Amino acid sequence: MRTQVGIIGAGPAGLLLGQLLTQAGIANVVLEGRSHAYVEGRVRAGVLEQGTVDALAEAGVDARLRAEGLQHDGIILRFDDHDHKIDVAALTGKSIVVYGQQEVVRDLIAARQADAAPLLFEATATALEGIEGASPVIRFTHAGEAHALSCDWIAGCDGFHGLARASMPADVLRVFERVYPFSWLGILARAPSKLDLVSYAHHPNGFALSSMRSPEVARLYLQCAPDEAVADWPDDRIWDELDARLTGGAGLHRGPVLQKGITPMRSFVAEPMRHGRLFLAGDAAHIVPPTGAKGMNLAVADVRVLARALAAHYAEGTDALLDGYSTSCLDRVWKVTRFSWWMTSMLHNFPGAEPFDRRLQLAQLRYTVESRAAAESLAENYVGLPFAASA
Ligand code: RFL
Ligand code: PHB
Repeated sequence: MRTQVGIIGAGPAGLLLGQLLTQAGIANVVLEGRSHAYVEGRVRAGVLEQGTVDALAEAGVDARLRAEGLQHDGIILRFDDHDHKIDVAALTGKSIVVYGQQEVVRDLIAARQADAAPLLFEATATALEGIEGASPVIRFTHAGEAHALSCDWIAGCDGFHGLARASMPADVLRVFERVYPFSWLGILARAPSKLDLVSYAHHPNGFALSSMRSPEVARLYLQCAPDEAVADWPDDRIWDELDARLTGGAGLHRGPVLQKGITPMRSFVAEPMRHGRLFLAGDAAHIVPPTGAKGMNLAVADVRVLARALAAHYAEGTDALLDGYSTSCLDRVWKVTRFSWWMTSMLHNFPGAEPFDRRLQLAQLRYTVESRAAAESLAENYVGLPFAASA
């Protein structure tokens, strides 16, 4: 098998890259280790920046997003039992759209299948060869058989636990990491969200977040201890804690819990994002804690840059954008890493924090909602930092 760009991973990064390349007339193959049903069923992110919506529109996969996505003009910060709205639309002129990551993935897979572009499920990449040469190879297994895909370029869009980053030479790769002393318990519930906007709560019992997937389905999160398991959290305990942290006990609409999961919280950045003919994009290169709602948006931002750089290579024979890929992406990655760390630090309950630190957190929250400059800074980051003119 041979193609121009071999893409490992059918998450948002790999699928969007494939779509943008197909549109530019660049042959590509997407290899995904999991099954079609698994990939479409994975419940994850929900908040799309304006730039992400624009990128999906450019890729021609925004019809359902426009019809079903919930456009929001602000978010809520809750502390000391009061809700404070950050009016991001008034502060920035931009808004965000709440639309599930699995819906984005579904739309991208449908578009790919309509184009009959190659996408193999249950195809696991097992080794990358020759990434420093002109024609690298992805070895993979599919339906119990070993295969090889020769390419001009490899895009490692295979998430945090993937093979691509691990295939970069150890003396080239530098990693930067922060693990936070808490996790998030997330649920999807068939219950209308009581709160109209995405709401972030700082509470003595810990952080909580209320979001939604549709007018009938709520997506809710609670800070929990890193060693806790889903079994420690029966539904009633979850609802009681959500109520306490998000409404002061006034009562959310409760309903059947459709899905539960626990996610550890970390910041992670790998540098550089390119070695030879291998590019890393999305979670393969960086992880942010979900408090800033940035992971999927950052994956989309990387892929926008990579698709343009590959298009310039094939259409114009110029490699300046490919050569600048890592530097240009890392500039945004570190700004988003800072924002996600800052939101996480401001909103969570750090076990063992001293009273001085807790007072500082509350002062930071009050300053953020009372100062236009501070609110504007949060809003500018939340809706997505602008792209450089060349990107
Ligand atoms: P993905 O989605 O992990 O996709 C990688 C794919 O690669 C496949 N794979 C392989 N395939 C073939 N061969 C191999 N050897 C392979 N190894 C791995 C995997 O099966 C998988 O399908 O990475 P991608 O595309 O970079 O996308 C990143 C996003 O998924 C991630 O950043 C977001 O979900 C993060 N995130 C959020 N991001 C936001 O922008 N806004 C949010 O509101 C938001 N909330 C969240 C989140 C992530 C969460 N969890 C569960 C981590 C909330 C949560 C709870
Ligand atoms: C979500 O809707 O899943 C969501 C919203 C905001 C976040 C993280 C996740 O910060």
